[in-house]
Amino acid sequence: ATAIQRLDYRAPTYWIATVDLTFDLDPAKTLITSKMAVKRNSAQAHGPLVLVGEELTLLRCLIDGEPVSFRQEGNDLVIDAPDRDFELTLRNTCAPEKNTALSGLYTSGGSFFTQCEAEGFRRITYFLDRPDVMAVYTVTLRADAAKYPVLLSNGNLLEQGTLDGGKHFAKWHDPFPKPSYLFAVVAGDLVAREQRITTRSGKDHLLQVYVRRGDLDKTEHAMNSLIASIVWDEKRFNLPLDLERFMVVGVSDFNMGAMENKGLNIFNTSALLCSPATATDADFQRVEAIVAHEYFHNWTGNRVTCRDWFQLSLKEGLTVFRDREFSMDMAGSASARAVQRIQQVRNLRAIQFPEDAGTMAHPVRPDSYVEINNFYTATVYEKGAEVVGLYQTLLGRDGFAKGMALYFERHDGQAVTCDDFAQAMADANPGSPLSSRLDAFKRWYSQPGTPHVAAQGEYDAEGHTYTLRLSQRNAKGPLPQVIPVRMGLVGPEGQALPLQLQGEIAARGTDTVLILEEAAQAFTFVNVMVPPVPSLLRGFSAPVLLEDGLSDPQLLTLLRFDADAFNRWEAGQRLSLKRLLRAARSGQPLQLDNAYVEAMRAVLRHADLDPAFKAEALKLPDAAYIAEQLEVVDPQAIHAAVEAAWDQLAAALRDDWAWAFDAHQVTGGYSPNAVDAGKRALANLALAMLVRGAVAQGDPVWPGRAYQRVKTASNMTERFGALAALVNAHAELAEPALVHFHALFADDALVIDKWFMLQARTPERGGAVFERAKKLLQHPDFTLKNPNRARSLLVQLCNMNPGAFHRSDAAGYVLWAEQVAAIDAINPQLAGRLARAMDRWSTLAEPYRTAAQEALKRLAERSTLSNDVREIVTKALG
Ligand code: B3K
Ligand code: ZN
Repeated sequence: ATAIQRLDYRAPTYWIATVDLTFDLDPAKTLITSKMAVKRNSAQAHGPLVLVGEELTLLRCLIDGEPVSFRQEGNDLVIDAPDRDFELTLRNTCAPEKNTALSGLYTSGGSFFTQCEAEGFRRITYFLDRPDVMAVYTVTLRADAAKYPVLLSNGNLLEQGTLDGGKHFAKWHDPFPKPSYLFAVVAGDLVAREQRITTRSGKDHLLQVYVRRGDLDKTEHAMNSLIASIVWDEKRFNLPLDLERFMVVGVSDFNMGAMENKGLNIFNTSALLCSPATATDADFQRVEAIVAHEYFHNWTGNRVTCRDWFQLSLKEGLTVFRDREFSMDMAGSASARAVQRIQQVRNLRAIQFPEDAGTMAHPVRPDSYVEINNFYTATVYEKGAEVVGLYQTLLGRDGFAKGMALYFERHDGQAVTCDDFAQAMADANPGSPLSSRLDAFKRWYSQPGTPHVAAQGEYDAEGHTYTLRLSQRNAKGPLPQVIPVRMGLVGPEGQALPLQLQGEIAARGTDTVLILEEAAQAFTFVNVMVPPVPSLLRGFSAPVLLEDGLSDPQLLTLLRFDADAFNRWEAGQRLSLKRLLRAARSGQPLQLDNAYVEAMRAVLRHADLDPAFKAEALKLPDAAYIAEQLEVVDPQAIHAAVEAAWDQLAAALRDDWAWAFDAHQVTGGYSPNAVDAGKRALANLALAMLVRGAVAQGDPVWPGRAYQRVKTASNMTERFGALAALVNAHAELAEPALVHFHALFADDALVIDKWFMLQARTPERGGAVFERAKKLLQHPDFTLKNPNRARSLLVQLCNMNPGAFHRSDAAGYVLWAEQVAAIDAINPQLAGRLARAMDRWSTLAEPYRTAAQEALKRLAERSTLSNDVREIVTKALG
């Protein structure tokens, strides 16, 4: 397969204005009839009409009702088309029940579902399957009435009725022109939670959440999240719901979280269903965020879509930014917002930073791809969202909102590019810090790599000045980027110092944004009466790696006093990181010092900090982020350092953990609100520490209490927290607790996924975790065919558990190669995800490095790999 290049984009030779589809749904062989109004694009030279189709059987091809000459070349259907507008009629079949790739039309649990983004529509019928071809769809579904009582497609229901032979039909019309990737069909035995709402503009809408019978009681949170999203988007961005009916559907077999099909969002049940008994606080949070994300796509993605797939971040980065803003507003307090930001950054550092430094590194707007499904990445999504956040930092909230308004005014109904978005932001804000440096700013879209920012401060006690020198470099991009550095200066007693830059007539307050845009720049502050500690990159104002060389005492000052909660957390992380890196580099056992331990105790016992913040501040940095700081990575050395740090924190703060556990019990009914969830997060961390400490001491009390909690907890957050405490500490009671938990939830696939996930992600001890995970591959509940289940075990083990995966006997890599190949034969997109476990192999220490390379080579030698896996292993091997 050859790579597609961004610069090769050409508008199509033909457009499709309307398409009328009829489905005769049958799991073995579905018949599809398509009638299209095809229009010549007069801007292009006349030539044949080339449609694309995959795994289809073509039965008929007519132009204006007459047979026409055509040929099939690979996946292309090449039709000798006239140099005018015409009607094209096609008839073809596909085989939904054989479609294990879960792209196109497939069956799951006896119902039909579609997934068309990015290129699934071509697995339904021949089409101009590209996002710049936007058509108006009318869809008729015909199926057995008893087996498939519910028949859904995009838009509004025009008519429905019965047919002969026990069949029925439904006809849908979507008035909004859309690209084929937003097309959807659902047919099956489903039930819906319904809610009628009237929006601010006075319009009535019907909201529906469709799930399998028996799951209705798990849809309340999704419905509430949908309503909250609708209200929020109207209020914050003036973007109303534009359809009378908005439907959301859950499916158990799904390749990702959810899909924003126009008016008919389809969700992985893991991103939709929750109840207090079966879902954790984190699950509730995730459902809220994903429901919002898909809903927000209705404007950012659907009303304004992407011209080509290189522009994917245009919709994804922007929509992640929007769902983050929504989640922060929903969380409420300033502290809860900071906790959200902390979690975003933790995730960015653990996943996107390694991606940006590894063999799959690509710009937010990639320049080429072999398989587009490989580019639904943390870079396109999370770094893309960070880049959108940069606009808001540079323009302010109001300036950003103006830019959004202009973007929709200009581009509603169009398929556009990242440049169009940037231009709207700049044009809506003339004279802003963005408009004067737009070209340089856009390097965020074109250069891969995480910029490293170095900072150095110099205090002049006599002149009362403080000079801050900032410099940037990016190993993967030669040009300096526009980096907004939000900052403040903190005095030795914790005072927030006024910030007056040399040459400015007044102080900017105690918090400001400096713009670093050259390779090196100096900023001098005047009237600085005491030696300050710089608090840089507040709120993580840009996705960079900051090296400010702060000493422990300086970091301790920030941890105690910084007015910016994010940087308070960051100071604690930096103190931990320094110690972990020292141990990982030297290979010497880690020994935590008193100053560090006391600082952590002070956080835990602090009178004013919120429990959710404390839980985040006390967690150690992720192994993946630690690894990114090292030139040569010994995963076992990192693992040993992290485990030793946890052991010592468990022992040294034992009484404090016991206090924290008791003091943060939530009484009364379960609610996923941020305050209660924060208490449960801290209590769960405390319990994990107490069980860990007790297991080390051979003390049965805390493991016993945790075991009791697994049996009697009234919500999943506490039950799973207790189970995790036992399993992660390798307690003897872990085994019976796992058995008990499995028996309790044997019928609930999403909970059983958690059960697998926990065991695959347990911190390794002596190889036992790997062995257990390997055994779980044979468990009767395990299957590679269900993506959630396969991910729960294999992605957790290979991509998320470096201590268990990287073994000196290479058994982890052998298992990885086998499983990637096995999944690839079933579902290439899923295999592609697992294949990414080796992204950073070349930085590994020996013997891991050579063994990893060999596993990659063995996999690459296979002749049957999909484009998805082939692209990833080829790039890995360089
Ligand atoms: N747009 C979809 C992702 C489709 C992935 C296709 N491989 C979900 C989302 O970002 O909302
Ligand atoms: Zn999205």
